[in-house]
Amino acid sequence: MSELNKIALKILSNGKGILAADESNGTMTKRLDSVNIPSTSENRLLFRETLFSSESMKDCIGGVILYDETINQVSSLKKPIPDMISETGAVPGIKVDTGAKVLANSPEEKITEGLDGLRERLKKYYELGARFTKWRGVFNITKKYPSKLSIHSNAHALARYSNLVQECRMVPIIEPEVLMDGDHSANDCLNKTSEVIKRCFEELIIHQVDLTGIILKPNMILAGNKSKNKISNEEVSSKTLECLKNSVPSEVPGIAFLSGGQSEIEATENLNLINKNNDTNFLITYSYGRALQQSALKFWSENIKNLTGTQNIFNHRAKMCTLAAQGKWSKELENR
Ligand code: 5MM
Repeated sequence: MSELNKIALKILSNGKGILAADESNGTMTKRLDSVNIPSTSENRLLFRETLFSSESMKDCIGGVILYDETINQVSSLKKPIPDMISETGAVPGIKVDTGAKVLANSPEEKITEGLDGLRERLKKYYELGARFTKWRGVFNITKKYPSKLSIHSNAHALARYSNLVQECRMVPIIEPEVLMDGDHSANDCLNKTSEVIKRCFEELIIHQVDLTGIILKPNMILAGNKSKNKISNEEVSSKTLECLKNSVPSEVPGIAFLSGGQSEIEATENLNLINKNNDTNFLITYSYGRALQQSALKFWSENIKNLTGTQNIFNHRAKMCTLAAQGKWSKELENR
């Protein structure tokens, strides 16, 4: 087993999942504004440090994706944040893209940037303790989009990123996110997501990326959030598994879904059914941002001094997601 494959399995095995705490300062400011908390560097650290010192880190969280600001911060007990995460048994990771920018010649679409100077940044993150990384490409579904141009250029960037990351002995998370915004059907989502993922793997193979040392972070297959034809959780599970089976090579060790704007319960219930019905060899788990943090953030904003209460809420969510990653979640356990 290669060193990279071992890292991927450590992050994803035994129902463990990933805490995506890599909101850039812009996104974190939106999240904090929505609960009326000033977005200072101290507040961003306090909320995140509260999660990273929660009891569920040990049993549920296999990896934490950090943002550049956080990986360079020191906790209130004067411990570097990556060390604090490693001590719980979780692997520290880092978002290394520099964001999605307007795609030249298709201005309604985005291309993710960050390749310039990446090799040097990766070395610095490795020294700080990171052992995996994340890069997110975003795609919109409309009648015209995603265009071939956006699919090809984002897949190419994801493959170049992956090679640089593996060269630096870290596991790349490949996140092609087909957004749920719009009135498209679940079948449109299935077709477009399959096309995007297939194209990503074509590029990864051309670039000779070691597929046993990556993690794929895709969206689940859902109808658009403005669609009148929503599908059942069972259908989400079967269409999502169909997508993985038709587009992901079998060497890939695991899939960690993003929540993409689903509620905490929806994201948990869908993950649970996907695992119950999992007839693939992939480990299937979560890499959630909002679906792990939303309730904890709301509680914290209303009870700013109650860090234990905030941790209790996060612990419950992490435990429910970890049960779902093993197909063992139920409504009764959720409400107990
Ligand atoms: C945590 O949110 C990340 C957003 O980063 P930006 O600030 O650069 O937009 C995002 O990439 C996240 O890791 C995934 O989308 C998963 O988060 P959700 O909330 O969709 O589970």
